[in-house]
Amino acid sequence: RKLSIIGMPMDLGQMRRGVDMGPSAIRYAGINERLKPLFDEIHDMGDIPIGRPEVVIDKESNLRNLDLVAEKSTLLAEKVDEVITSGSFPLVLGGDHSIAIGTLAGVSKHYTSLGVIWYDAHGDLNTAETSPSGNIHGMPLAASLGIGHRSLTNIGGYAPKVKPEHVVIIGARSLDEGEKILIKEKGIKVYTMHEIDRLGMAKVMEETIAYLKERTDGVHLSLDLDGLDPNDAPGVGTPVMGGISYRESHLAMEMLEEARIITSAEFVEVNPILDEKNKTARAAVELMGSLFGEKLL
Ligand code: DIR
Ligand code: MN
Ligand code: MN
Ligand code: MN
Repeated sequence: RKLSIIGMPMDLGQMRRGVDMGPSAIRYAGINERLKPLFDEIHDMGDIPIGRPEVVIDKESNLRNLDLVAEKSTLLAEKVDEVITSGSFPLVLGGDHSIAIGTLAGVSKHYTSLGVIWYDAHGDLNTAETSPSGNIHGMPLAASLGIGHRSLTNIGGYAPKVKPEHVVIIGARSLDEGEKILIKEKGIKVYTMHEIDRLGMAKVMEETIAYLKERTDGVHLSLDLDGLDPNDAPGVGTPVMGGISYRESHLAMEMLEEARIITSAEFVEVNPILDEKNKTARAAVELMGSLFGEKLL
């Protein structure tokens, strides 16, 4: 088994600086050393060049950095595509969650029905019309479903990347009105914190795995560190109280590993500037350990 790490130091999808340092923080937390025993080969492909572009609000849609996000997403999609074609597992390090638009554009063409696990406090199902913020990091799941601005839905020249019935959201506790409507309209499967508390993470993951196994031929894990409780992952731009614990998250990763369903992954929204001693990047690396088969005994 081969792993390819791709850094995507993009902070253009939201307003807080520092999330562009996410890939560095995760590397500093020891990703290579930690995952080395779990793979035959690891290639760190470095970072996608983002530069320091100036903030531009799109006049017609009001979306912040629309053209830049689209341009950089295309670069990421090409890199991810290349990695999969070479027979390696793509692991993308964010960057804010808008990077998922590019990741999924690169992944999806390799599957006939790609599944997605969206591990997040938020739904990321906004569009320019429903967004309270104009921030594209609140839109990548909608964009991947083919909903929203054409510049975001059509990366790689095709849409949609994912079907709503192939998506499972886990950890939701902050949804905007337009997102709630979309979830109902499209029948997207969501495990909010209520279900996680009520059923327990083991049952949530059993159901998620059975659901996706039945209808997909590959599953992308898009893990927003703000899905975790801010006590366990304080270094994120939009923390929401009452999240998934560190332990529950490990269990989730271990169950995904046992089920062998994950075919690509990204860990996003790590912001070392807002963090406490790189705790969030360290949590990310530890979760990757579980996801890729680390065992205590
Ligand atoms: C909010 C925040 N729903 C928005 N979204 C975040 O701006 O659309 N997603 N933080 O992870
Ligand atoms: Mn290909
Ligand atoms: Mn998110
Ligand atoms: Mn989030």
